[in-house]
Amino acid sequence: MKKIMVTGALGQIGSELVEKLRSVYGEDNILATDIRKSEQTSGPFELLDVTDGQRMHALAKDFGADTMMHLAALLSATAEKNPLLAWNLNMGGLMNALEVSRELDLQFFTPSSIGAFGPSTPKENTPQDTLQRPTTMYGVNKVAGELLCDYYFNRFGVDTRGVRFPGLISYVTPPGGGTTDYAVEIYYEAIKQGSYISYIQEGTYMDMMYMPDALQAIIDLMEADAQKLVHRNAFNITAMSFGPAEIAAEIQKHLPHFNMKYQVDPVRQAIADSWPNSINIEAAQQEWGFTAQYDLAKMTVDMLEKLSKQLQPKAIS
Ligand code: VAH
Repeated sequence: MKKIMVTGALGQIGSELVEKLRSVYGEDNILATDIRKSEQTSGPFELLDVTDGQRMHALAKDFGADTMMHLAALLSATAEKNPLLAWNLNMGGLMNALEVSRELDLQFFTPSSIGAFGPSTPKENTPQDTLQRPTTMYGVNKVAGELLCDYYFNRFGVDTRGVRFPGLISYVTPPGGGTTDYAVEIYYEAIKQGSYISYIQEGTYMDMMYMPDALQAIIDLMEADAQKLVHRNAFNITAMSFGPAEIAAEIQKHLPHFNMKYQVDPVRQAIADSWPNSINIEAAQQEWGFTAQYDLAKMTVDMLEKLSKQLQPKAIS
């Protein structure tokens, strides 16, 4: 029976992953943890600062965890604002989660990112195994994290697995501090304002994925036959690649009056420019059957439908 401990459970991925895991493995088999209190009442929840390794160990042991899904981290744009905090949290938290997994023999998942690539990485059809010289603190954290997770597999036999997530788009918990967040904000603003000012310039292509595909990928990878895994940390996965003009055009098919302008943020533009335009996902497809169900058109229909319900003024009862 899976008993899964999740860190960063109130974040963009964590909030939906916990719900998905509980629907698959049972509510009481998923321990959600985060540094702040949860508004949710249902299901096991504990406060945890992932830089506190002793408390992480105690919570995992008392819960009887057999799996650790470590999501707590600062994202790319926030990390550039406070690189030392990002190093301490992203690397300190990861080391604690790996050590607890080694001590308690837990299967281990943590996400990497396309942010693990840099300007010298091939930008088109980026290979699974290639040059990784990121120029952001977030990217340095992700490359170091990939190497640490492979080390814990090879040196200690911890069953570590990871994916390099593209930008993730969702409507449940807005992301915070990412570079790809424009692709989430644009849907909210299209419904609320009918317009959006993009901080990423036209023609800046980045890999993206709808959250349902991201959640399924985590479950599929963690349930994959270990004998079939040639790679572990971390697999390239993506569902689509687009720039601001492409997502705006897709929204306009449903909201014809929607318009978008550009006011480029040089910091996040520089981060985006250092990342690939589109990555190769053959390793994930061949080693554990990765597939994505949502393309830009299908995601846009679902995002607009869900956000229209979520953002419209609550009917006064
Ligand atoms: C970020 N959403 O923008 C994250 C992600 C590939 C992007 O890592 O920092």
